[in-house]
Amino acid sequence: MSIGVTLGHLAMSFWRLRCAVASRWPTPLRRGGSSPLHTAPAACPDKSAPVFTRALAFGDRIALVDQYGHHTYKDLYYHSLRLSQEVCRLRECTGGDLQEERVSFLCSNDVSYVVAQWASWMSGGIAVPLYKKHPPAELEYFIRDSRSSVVLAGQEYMELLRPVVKKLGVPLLPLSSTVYGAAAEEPGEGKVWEQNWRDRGAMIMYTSGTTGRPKGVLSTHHNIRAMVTGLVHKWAWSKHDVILHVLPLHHVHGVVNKLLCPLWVGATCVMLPEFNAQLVWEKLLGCETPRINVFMAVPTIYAKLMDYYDRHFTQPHVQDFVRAVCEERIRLMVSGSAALPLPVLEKWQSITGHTLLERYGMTEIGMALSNPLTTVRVPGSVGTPLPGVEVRIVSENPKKEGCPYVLHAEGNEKETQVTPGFKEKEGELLVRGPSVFREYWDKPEETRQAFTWDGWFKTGDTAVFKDGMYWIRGRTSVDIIKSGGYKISALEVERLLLTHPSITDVAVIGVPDMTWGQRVTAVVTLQEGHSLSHRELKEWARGFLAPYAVPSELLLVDEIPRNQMGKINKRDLLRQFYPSNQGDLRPGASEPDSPLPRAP
Ligand code: MCA
Ligand code: AMP
Repeated sequence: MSIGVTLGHLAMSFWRLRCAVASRWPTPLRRGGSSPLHTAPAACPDKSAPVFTRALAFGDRIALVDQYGHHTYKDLYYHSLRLSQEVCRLRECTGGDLQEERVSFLCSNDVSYVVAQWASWMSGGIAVPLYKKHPPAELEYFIRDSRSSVVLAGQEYMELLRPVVKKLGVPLLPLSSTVYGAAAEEPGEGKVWEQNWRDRGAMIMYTSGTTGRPKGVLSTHHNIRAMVTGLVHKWAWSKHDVILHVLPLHHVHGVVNKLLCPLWVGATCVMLPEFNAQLVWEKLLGCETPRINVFMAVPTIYAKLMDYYDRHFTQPHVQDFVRAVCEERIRLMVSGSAALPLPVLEKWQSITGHTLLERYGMTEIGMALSNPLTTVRVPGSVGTPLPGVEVRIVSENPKKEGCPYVLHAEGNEKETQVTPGFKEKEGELLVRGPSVFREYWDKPEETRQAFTWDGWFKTGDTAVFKDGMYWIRGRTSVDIIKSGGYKISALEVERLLLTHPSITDVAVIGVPDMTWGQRVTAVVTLQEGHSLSHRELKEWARGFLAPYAVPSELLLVDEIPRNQMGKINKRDLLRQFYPSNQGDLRPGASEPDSPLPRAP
C-alpha cells in the first residue's frame, strides 16, 4: 500500500473515528484500565507445563496472524505435534522424549517459528532459536556450542543452513509447507503430557558477556512460566488482547513478552516478518481486524517510528487522527531492553497520548522491574519488582570479613526496605526468584561466578532506589554496549577486528546516540602504509558479525592511549573523541563506583 493511499485513507477514517471516540470515551478497556484475566483451564495439571498444553482449550480462536493468514490455536497445536513426531522419528526416539536434547531452529517471524518452538518442547527437547541475520559462522557457533542434535528450518533457510549442518554433521529437517497455510488435522490419538516439566530445560538464548564467546542462557519451563505469568498478571493480559509483534525471535523480549504472553491467555499475536516503520503505523492506525491494542518495542523502534511520523504525518488533521486512534484503541505501549531516552518518551507521549510503560529485564532473569499499569508511570524509572521477583542493591564490602557485599536496599513486589545510611545510594542490582535461569550452558564456572555466595544473580547493572521506584543508571562494565536493544560485547568485536590484516590495535566503544542508544564505534590503528575505509571495514565485518554489532563508525588514530598496565580507559577515550556526547541519555545517569567483582 502506498503511503499516499494510506494518508488519504487515514484522513477519511479520522472523521468516522472522531464520532466514535466522542461517544465512547472513556471506555472500560482504555489504556490504563484493567480487564479481567481470561485464561483457559489448563489441560495439564503440572504447574510448570509449557504454553502449548493450554492451546487446545483455546481451540478455534485466532492465535497468530502473519504473512500467510490466520492460524488458530488448534492449528498451531496439531502442526507442532506432527513436527514433533517427525523430530522423534529422525532421532529414533521411540519413547517420544528427547530428554533435553537441543533442537536448534531457524524460522521467519511467522507460524513456522511457533510450530518449531512448540515441536521442540513437545518432543522433550530444549529449543535453541537462531536468527536469520546472523552470518553462517555465528549460526555454526550456536549449533555447535549448544550441541544440538537436530536443526529445524523454515523452507527459506534450507540453502543457508545446508553447508553449516554438513560441516557439523547434524541432521537438518525442513518444516512441511502445510505448516504455513493449511488447517491442521489431528494426528492420530490425543497425546497426554506426563513429563515433569519443572526443572526441565526449555530454551537456550545466547547472550554476550564481558569475556569469551556468547554464552547460552538455559531457562527451564518453570523459569519461562514464571516470566509469563508475572507479566500476564502485572499487565492484565486477556484473551481479548491483540499485540503487534515486530521484534526478533531469539531474545526474551520478542519470545516471552510479545509471543508467549499472548499465547498463554488465548490472545492474538499479529506478526510482521520484521520491523518496518510504515507497516507498523498502518497496522496501528488501519481498519483491519483484529485491531491492535498492545504494542511493545525497544527504544530504537519508537525513535524510528517518530522519525517516520515527522516525515509523513505533517498535516494537523492526520496528527489528530494518529493521536485519537492510539488513545482510543491501544491499551498498553511498553518500552524495554535498553534505557528509554526522556526526549523519546516525551515526544511519543505528545504524538500518541501514551506514556510508555518502561520495564527492565535481562536474558538471564526475564523481566524484573516494571512501571505500573494503572497508576502513574515515572519517566526515567523502571518501576518496582514484578510478582515473585526479589531484588537487592549492593556494593562491595571493603572489609575482608563478613558478607562480601553491603546491602543498600532490598525489595519485592510489595515493598522495599532501605538500609539506614544508604538512602538513594547506587550499587549493583541483584535479582532472585523463579524466573532466574538455571545455568550458562556447559559453563559451570561462569554460572557459579554469576551468582553471589548466597544465591543472588549479579546483573552487572547499576541501580538506585529513589522516590519509591528503581532507576537503572547504566552498565557496570563499559565493555557491554546496548545498541538497537541488542547487547554487544565490545571485547568480542575487538577480538574480531584484531584479525583484520590492516589493523594493529583497536578499542571498541559505545557512543551515546538518540536513535540506537549507543553506536558501536571502532577506534583503530593501522599497519604502516595501509588504509581502511569504513565501508571496507563494514563489508569485511559483516561476514563474521550480526549487522547490529558491525561498527557503525570508524576512527583512525595514530595511537590508542593505554595506562601503565597496558589497559585502555574507554571512558577517557569517549571523553577525548566525543567531548560533547558522553552522558547516558536518561536523567540522573552517572558512572558507577563500586561494582561487585564479575567473572574474569
Ligand atoms: C542495524 N544497523 C545499525 C544497527 N543495527 N546501525 C547502527 N547501530 C545498530 N545497532 C544498520 C545496518 O547495518 C543497516 O545498515 C541498517 O541499519 C538496516 O539494518 P537492519 O538490520 O535492517 O536494521 P533495522 O531493521 O532498522 O533494525 C533496527 C531494529 C533492530 C528494528 C531496532 O535493531 C531490532 O529489532 N532490535 C531489537 C533487538 C531486541 O529485540 N532486543 C531485545 C534483547 P546498511 O543499510 O548500511 O547496511 S534484550 C532482552 O530481550 C531483555 C531481556 C529485555 O530487557 O528485553
Ligand atoms: P540482554 O542481556 O540482551 O537481555 O540485555 C539486558 C540488559 O539490557 C540489562 O542488563 C540492561 O543493561 C539493559 N536493559 C533492559 N531494560 C532496560 C531498561 N528499561 N533500562 C535500562 N537498561 C535496560
